[in-house]
Amino acid sequence: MMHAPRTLFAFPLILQLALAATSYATPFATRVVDFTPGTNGSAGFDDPGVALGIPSLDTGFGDVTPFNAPFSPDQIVSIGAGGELIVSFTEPVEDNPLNPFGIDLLIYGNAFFFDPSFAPIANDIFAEPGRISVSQDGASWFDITSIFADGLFPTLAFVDGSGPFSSDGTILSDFTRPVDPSIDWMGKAFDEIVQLYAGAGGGAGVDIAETGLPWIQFVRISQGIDDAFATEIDAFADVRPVPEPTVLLLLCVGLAGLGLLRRAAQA
Ligand SMILES: [Ca+2]
Ligand SMILES: [Ca+2]
Ligand SMILES: [Ca+2]
Repeated sequence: MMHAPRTLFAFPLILQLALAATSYATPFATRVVDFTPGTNGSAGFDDPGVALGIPSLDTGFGDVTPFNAPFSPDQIVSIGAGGELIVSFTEPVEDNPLNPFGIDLLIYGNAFFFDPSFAPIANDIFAEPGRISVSQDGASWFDITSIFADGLFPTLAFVDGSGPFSSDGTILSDFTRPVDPSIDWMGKAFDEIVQLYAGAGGGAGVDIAETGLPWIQFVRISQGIDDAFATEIDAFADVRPVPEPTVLLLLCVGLAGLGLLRRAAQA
């Protein structure tokens, strides 16, 4: 018992290390700043609040997978010609060099892989490209030119679902982790797609570095006035950096130290 105070003393540093690696506000967009539906959005899909929070998990006909996209008005909002949706995050979305593949922001839509023969094999993608812009203050906007919303990559809600239209997924994908943009999805079956996603949940991966901004807090999805299709948006997520090996090592050393101190205290 005499050593107990040392054990307690050891807590703050270890807790700080653990918290440094895990404490964040919600990674998903938290506020609708503006919404203009546009002229040819899907009728009834006009509640911008459904773009906040976590991506959709279930379509009512099975778990959300790259072959089974969300399509309910309480899950996705539609942006038609001349329309726009602006949301903001509680905390800045940083251009962090530790973010996987350089991707800092994920935008989830309702694009999906399809296959006329319904094998299903990812032989094509149904995409409705939405223009992406980002901003620090909601006033000055910077266009993302390298990628569009509501295309690659379709959402995968669970990492352990048994099939493209099954309802048995139990382990959520990591919606703050991007899919490797270099994966070759064409011609792949569901199981292969799940493997290629490697635990990520899909989404359009935005590297804000192309804007020159170190961080952003507002995202705008918009359609040109002449666009003949509508973009659907399900959710937005801030990518979480992968800790450097040295940080992980420090955490392990700290936790091992805690174990030794506990043993010493019990001795
Ligand atoms: Ca980046
Ligand atoms: Ca769509
Ligand atoms: Ca949603």
